[in-house]
Amino acid sequence: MAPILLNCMGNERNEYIKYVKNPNLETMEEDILYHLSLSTKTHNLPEMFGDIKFVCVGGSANRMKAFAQFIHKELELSGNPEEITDICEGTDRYCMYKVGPVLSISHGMGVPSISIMLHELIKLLHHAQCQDVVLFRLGTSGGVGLAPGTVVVTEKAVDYSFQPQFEQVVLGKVITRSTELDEEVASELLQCSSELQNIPTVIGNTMCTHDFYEGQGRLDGALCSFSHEDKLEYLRKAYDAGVRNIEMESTVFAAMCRVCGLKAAVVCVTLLNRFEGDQIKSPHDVLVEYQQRPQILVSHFIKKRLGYV
Ligand code: R2B
Ligand code: URA
Repeated sequence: MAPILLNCMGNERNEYIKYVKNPNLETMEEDILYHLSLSTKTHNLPEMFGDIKFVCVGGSANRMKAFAQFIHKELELSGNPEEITDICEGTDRYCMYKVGPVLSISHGMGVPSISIMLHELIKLLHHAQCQDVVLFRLGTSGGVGLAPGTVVVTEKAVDYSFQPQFEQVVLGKVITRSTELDEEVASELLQCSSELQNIPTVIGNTMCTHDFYEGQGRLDGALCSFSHEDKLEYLRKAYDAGVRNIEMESTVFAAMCRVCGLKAAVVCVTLLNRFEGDQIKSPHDVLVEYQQRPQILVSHFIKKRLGYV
């Protein structure tokens, strides 16, 4: 019989959701999460991570450390937030901080980097027997017709052709996976934004590309094979398809979470309006403040879920 578990709200529930979808894992004596520098033999994963309810991922190691320190203060936990340690200090591929029920992890830039981290993170949640976990990607992006500093809560993560799908090559064949995100979490985030000041937020589609320059229609890369008019035409088509921002990880993040039965949301701030240019020209302090906006929004969500506010 399935174990009786308590969910995040303290309710009893019988079903046990298995986040991994790979029977091979059951026959392995040890699972080495190589890029996280953790293993089922050398670490007691249920003890270390069993109480995780919220996982926040983002590209930059410094930003995810800052988020961990911020949520530590917001949750008024004991100990010095300046002294939190990187659980993955045995590797410099990713960093990971645990703050109460919140895990903060960096994923680097682009689909291959985040997808390696997600495989190992989802296995970690499985080995630790975590349940009722919500994942957030907190990121930066280029805005499409939005004022810089606007936060976009992703409705659909779409590919270069504005389709809500992620294509993965497996054994030489293309597998297409849906990138639908959790509607309830997205609308709860939108509600949270209305309760906060100075976090302008919209809901819209997020386009995920495999490149920052030509792949996002930038004219300022080392290569450029199209005109200014071509760029604007593509951005207009994207806008008409509901795209409000462009970044580089959302489709694989959405697809992997969905297949594994994990609720997930993507919350990215826009650093510029791509109709107005390609270079990110805002001063450093302005960019730092923009990047705090998804953190403040998600922290409010977490505090509400935990009954703090
Ligand atoms: C947003 O910002 C990074 C590129 O500058 C990339 O990781 C992304 O998705
Ligand atoms: N990240 C992106 O991927 N694109 C931008 O334009 C800005 C940040």
